[in-house]
Amino acid sequence: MKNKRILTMQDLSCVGQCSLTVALPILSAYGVETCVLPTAVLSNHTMFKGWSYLDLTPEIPAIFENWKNNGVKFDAFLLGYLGKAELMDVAERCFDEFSEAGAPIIIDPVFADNGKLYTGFDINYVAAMRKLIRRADIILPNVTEACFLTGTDYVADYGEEFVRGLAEKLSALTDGKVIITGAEYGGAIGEYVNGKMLRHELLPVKKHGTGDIFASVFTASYLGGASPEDSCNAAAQFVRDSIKATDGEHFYGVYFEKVLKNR
Ligand code: PXL
Repeated sequence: MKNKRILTMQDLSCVGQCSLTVALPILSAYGVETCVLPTAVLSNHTMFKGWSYLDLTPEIPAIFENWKNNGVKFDAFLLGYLGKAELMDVAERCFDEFSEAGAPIIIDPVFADNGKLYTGFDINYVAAMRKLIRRADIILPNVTEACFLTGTDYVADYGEEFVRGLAEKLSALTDGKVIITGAEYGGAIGEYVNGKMLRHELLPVKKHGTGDIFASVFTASYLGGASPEDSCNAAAQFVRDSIKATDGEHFYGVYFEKVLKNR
């Protein structure tokens, strides 16, 4: 059987266990041929106290030109942290030029959490993402991103009705499937998918990079034929195991490698 070939477009943070250094090993370990479009090279992710940033946007036309000349196409796309609003148009061009028929586009918006935009993002980025998600087959925003995308005020003490309302508003912005991740209330965490809430054990620690791990495992499971619900369950379990495998002193990510090795 032909192997699935995915393109994942996000930054390469050299240190930090996030974005490409997570997506590449996870998708590959699940048997998906994983191609990358690095949007920028950072010394480390932006939760550290400083970082270098080399924007690779100027290189992308040459990359596309050569893919075109070599007849490269992809069976799926996974987008994560892009970092710059102008990369949304680049992403659209990429879908137009390099999709095999029916290739699913999975977009994790990755620009905010805990009620706040990540460093370096602004409302223009949100507006560009709002436009890009029209092209998605599946979107994986967290609650904060869902609030920004729908122009809803974030409240910290939300519950199921709030999340359901966000999903309904998001459905007006995309024909794709809306999955809201990391919905944390009532002592549990989970996803809103296909009209219902999945609930999982909530661990008492928050760690960086877990959203990227969730999106990678979700995508690998989904491309392997699992339903969106089962893919969420698999991804949530993987994240939970990764957090549990992590030394408490480790500040910047989780030891997902241990979980990958043992699966
Ligand atoms: O994990 C999301 C992420 C990805 N890439 C970079 C980041 C972050 C989160 O802060 O800074 C560069």
